[in-house]
Amino acid sequence: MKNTFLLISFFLIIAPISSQKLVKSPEPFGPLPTQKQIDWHEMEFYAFVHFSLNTFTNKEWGYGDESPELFNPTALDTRQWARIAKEAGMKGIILVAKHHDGFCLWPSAYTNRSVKNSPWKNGNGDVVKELAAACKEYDLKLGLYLSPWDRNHAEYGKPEYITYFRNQLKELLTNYGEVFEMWFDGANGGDGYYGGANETRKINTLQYYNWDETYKLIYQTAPKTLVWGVGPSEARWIGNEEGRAGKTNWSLLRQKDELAGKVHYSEFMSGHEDGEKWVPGEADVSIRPGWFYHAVEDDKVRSLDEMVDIYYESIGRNANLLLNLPVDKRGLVHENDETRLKELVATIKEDFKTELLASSKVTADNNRGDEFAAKNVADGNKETYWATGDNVKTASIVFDFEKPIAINRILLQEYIKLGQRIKAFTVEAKVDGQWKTIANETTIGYKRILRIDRITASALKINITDSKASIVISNIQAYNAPTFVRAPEIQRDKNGNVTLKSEMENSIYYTIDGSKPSAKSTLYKGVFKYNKAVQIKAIAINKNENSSSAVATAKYGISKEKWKVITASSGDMNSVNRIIDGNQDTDWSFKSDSNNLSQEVVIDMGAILKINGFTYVPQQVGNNLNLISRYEFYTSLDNVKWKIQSQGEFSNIKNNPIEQVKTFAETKARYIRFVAKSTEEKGQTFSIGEINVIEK
Ligand code: FUL
Repeated sequence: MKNTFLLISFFLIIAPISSQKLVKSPEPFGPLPTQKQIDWHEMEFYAFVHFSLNTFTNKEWGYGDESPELFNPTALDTRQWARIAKEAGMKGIILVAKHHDGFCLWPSAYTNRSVKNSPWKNGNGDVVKELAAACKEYDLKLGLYLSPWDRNHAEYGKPEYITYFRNQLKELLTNYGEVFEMWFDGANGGDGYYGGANETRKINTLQYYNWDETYKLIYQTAPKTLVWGVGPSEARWIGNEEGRAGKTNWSLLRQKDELAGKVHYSEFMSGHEDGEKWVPGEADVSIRPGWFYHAVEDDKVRSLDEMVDIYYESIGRNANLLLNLPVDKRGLVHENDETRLKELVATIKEDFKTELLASSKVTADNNRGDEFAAKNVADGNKETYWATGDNVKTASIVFDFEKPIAINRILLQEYIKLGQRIKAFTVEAKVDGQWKTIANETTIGYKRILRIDRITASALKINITDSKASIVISNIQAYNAPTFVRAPEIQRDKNGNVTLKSEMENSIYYTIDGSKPSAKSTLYKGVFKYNKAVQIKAIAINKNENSSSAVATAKYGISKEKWKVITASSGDMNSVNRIIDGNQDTDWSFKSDSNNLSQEVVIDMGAILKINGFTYVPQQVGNNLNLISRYEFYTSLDNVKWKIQSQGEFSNIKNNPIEQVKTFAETKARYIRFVAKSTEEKGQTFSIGEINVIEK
């Protein structure tokens, strides 16, 4: 009897425990992240700061001949940058220590082209040092950008420049404490000052820098630094400067192919399912159109809608988000940018306020033992996970609720220490006793967040429908975010007809006097005509939800009703009006002939206007955008005597093909002439989406 009792006790108590212990953890699968990369994934969100001579010359790319004496911030305060980043929940700041024009924000021992020859602090300042101290104070990590391209350096293109570049790398990695990320931008080679040579220099980025050697040097000096960008990097560009990752996003890359020049950057958005190395994506984007501060962009800070989308399409798609906050001439992050960042953070906080799965009953149709049970995904511990048996590549996990609850966000995380495995999954919700598929998705990775239409369900089911190996998930959460009412879209055509658009059930209210719209403002009832200069502000209100959108603002000069394209050196004259139709999505192109590389259009604005700038919007859709890289812009009162107002390059247009804004001293003009001098792409076709003038 006693023996039997002991025997039963053994099976009841000891056996389950020992059998539990006997179940092995899943074997790692495929390329794995290093601890450095895991720590990096967990940072998720950090700031980028572009601040240099360009801030003072109003450029995006300096040519390399600008005087260091122009660098003269009046109230530089790196603690302000750090405070803003910290309050936004960011984990670090990456500073552009040297941009393409070669000016150094630290007093490098290897050049005179630095803060030491600027009036700021009488040449005794060091922005990198001040930021390192501010980061320390605010418990943020410091990252640095050192441009491999240097349009100032006389020896750029020769071996001597590589020694210079590496010396500067050593300075940055030894004198300022730990650097969490070293950023090597891909833009490299082209025309520049180059010590007075004023010429074009092209290099082979993959060979010139001998990246293997350069990386060795970095790792010897700073083993904790993660290297981003060109070379055998540990994190990759996401392939656009819009801050958006692919829905499918592998943290893997065929880096050998990439280093052999066989990978097009558009593949970076999704990585490579069969990549041989863990090279996760980092989505970089500026909170404004440009990377550097330009006063003309003070009212062009990205909208809250756009920022929220960026958050979900970067962090929510297995990428880190590197958000640029350009620092202005004072040396501060501008108030408008800070406000927008705060709005973004407040929205995201609200979205993820109350987690809904922790209190549910969690079951799965497979697990490899109790230690790897389904409930681990909802225990708030990132080191525990649900794992299926070896080779079990499809399985379902179900969350049962006591009573139906409303859900519109689902967050999932794989336990990436063991690799990125999941290739496809679906989500089902139980509504009135019936399962209903509400999402059909691909990869998960470190983090995937789904925004779905709100659904009231008594249970939720995640089906992993395809995986490279057994399933290993550490976290699944659900939320019911407040309804986000999107701001209305404002459009005005050539003739001044204004259209406001919003989602169906919303009412739109607007103002035309610059005041903030509310439910008491004019109700939009359909297209209206307003052809004078105007600032239109509009909101959408969702009556059912009793919630309102952010304010959409659009600023217009006098309408282009009287505008006419009078000549174009080539191209189809029948469709040329697309460049002045108020719609940047309709484009037109013209082409160089062998005799004349430059091409031009002349526009009659129909009346004399006071203008102080123009903008060029290139073609927006397609693979080959036929971007114009160099231009000239003239004005005339009579179409006979012309005066050149602006000329130069559309810097960075290739990576960021947005509206290019050029300003000049105010002038009266009736006619404008836009000359395309060269293109970014092969071939000699130039595209124009829209030409605008900036009126005083
Ligand atoms: C680009 C650069 O050319 C831009 O100026 C900016 O620094 C951006 C982050 O990367 O490729």
